[in-house]
Amino acid sequence: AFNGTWKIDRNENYDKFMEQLGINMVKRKLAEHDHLKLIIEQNGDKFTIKESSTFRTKDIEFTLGVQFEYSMADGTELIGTWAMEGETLKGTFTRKDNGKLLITTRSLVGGELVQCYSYEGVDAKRIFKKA
Ligand code: MYR
Repeated sequence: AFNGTWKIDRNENYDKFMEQLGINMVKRKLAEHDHLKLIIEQNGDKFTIKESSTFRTKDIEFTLGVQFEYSMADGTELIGTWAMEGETLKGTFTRKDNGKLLITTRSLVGGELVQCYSYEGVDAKRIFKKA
């Protein structure tokens, strides 16, 4: 159900969230308009994601429940896992530099892909439309 090509449509509180992560204003302004596109392919427990934005293109592979590493567009490294909770994908990641938790979820709401983020008490959303 997550399969397909998803293009960013809008953000909610994303600037505050990035500020909490310690990302500077110039990068935050650029990241608000990063034209993020995710091509998601799920085969059973295995996911392949092709991420592309104004910052970079990146191929990501993970298996549900299996730990992997991911570096954010600003270079911050995370380690963690994705798991399925009902119809929602829940990601539990830890920042390698400070050990703090970043929680993210992906769910389908009214035909849109909604990705929620939470870090140190600040929540944000990025909402994608199917291309
Ligand atoms: C994936 O499934 O796409 C890979 C794992 C994603 C982990 C959570 C990503 C958090 C990104 C925060 C962006 C901060 C702004 C640079």
